[in-house]
Amino acid sequence: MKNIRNPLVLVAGLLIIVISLAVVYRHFSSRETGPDTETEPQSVSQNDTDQPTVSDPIPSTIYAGTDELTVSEVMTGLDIPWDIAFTPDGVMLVNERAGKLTARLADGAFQAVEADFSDLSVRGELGLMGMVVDPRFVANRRFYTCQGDGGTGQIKVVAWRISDDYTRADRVDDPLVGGIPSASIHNGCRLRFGAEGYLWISTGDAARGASPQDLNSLGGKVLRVDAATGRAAPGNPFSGSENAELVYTFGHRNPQGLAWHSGTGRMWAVEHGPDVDDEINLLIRGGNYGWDPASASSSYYQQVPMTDAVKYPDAIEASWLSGDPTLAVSGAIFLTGERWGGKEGWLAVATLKDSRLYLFQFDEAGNLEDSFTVPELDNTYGRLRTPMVGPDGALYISTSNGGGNDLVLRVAPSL
Ligand SMILES: [Ca+2]
Repeated sequence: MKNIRNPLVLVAGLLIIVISLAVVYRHFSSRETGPDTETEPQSVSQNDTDQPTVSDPIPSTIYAGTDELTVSEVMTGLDIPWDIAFTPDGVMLVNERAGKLTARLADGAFQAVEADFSDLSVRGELGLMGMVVDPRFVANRRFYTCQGDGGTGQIKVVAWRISDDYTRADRVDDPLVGGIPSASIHNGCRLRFGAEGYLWISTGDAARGASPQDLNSLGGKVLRVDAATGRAAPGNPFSGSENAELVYTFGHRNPQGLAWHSGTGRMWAVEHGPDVDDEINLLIRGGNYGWDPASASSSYYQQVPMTDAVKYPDAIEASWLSGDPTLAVSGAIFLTGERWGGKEGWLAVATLKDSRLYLFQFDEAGNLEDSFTVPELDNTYGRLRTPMVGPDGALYISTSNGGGNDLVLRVAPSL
């Protein structure tokens, strides 16, 4: 036995050393794929629910496999770029929270887009936020923004038409959808198109305890509307008031991510928890997602579960929970395209406080199967806001550190 055992121990020891060296090499070589921005997330004043501190991730493994990622900077010098949208002709639109819009043309040149943001309300987490291009953009040149409205003190969705040369955008429906509660925190505001071309809008509770469970309030909801009119999309579950007719799901806290899975035709939402339990939710028509920060003693009481199954036995449980602490999850998108290989169909989620990109695999019923973080982006670029798949199949990701040092990164498997 001794003769056999010793060589086994020796081989095992050698294997451990080789694997360790490979891991160290991978770690440092991946860091070299993009320059360190020297950004300290802790120095950022923008909060998005939580103070930005680096925390341990949920139990997960790194992006293992043979498909290494290449990271490059495609835009620099931005200030809180909130959303990214691609037009069918390959133009990338990027907005900035303080009220700015830039087009990166198909040839790589940058074009400032003149647009009137004079009534924009910018405070705390509020400003120019979600943005999405109309599915019929070729015919109508329309795109949409979700933004703080200085006129009403609320949030509104505005429809715009952009000029053929991308130099100018004009409002064509203002508001397309208005009356969404706003505050300096918890404003939701992600816009994405889903099945049948309807526009989905995530809204935060705006620190108002009664909103998420009140179908007559547009706060703490995911709305589903006809983008041509701003009215309720056919098939929405509720009636009784104009607001209720817009609601698809309710009982949300601050969903900043919406991701449409084209294969199943289902929309997913990603939302910030309070001090624990960020959530990823598969949206079910008419579902209550269980957030209810109302109490007799306080107008906004957050010491309640993100999904209160005791109070609401029919509440829909999350497909994924961060546990303690939160990561401050923001934008999300399903990876599409063959270049992602075995990761095609996984959900990419950007995190602010945790400053990493997570990849989640869910089954069709919404059960979590696996998750990874991407080592190339682990605390390398600071807070990450929005991932978006470009026409080249690469993932484009905006950072959210402030101070005019933000980036749009391009992340692609090295082929
Ligand atoms: Ca919930």
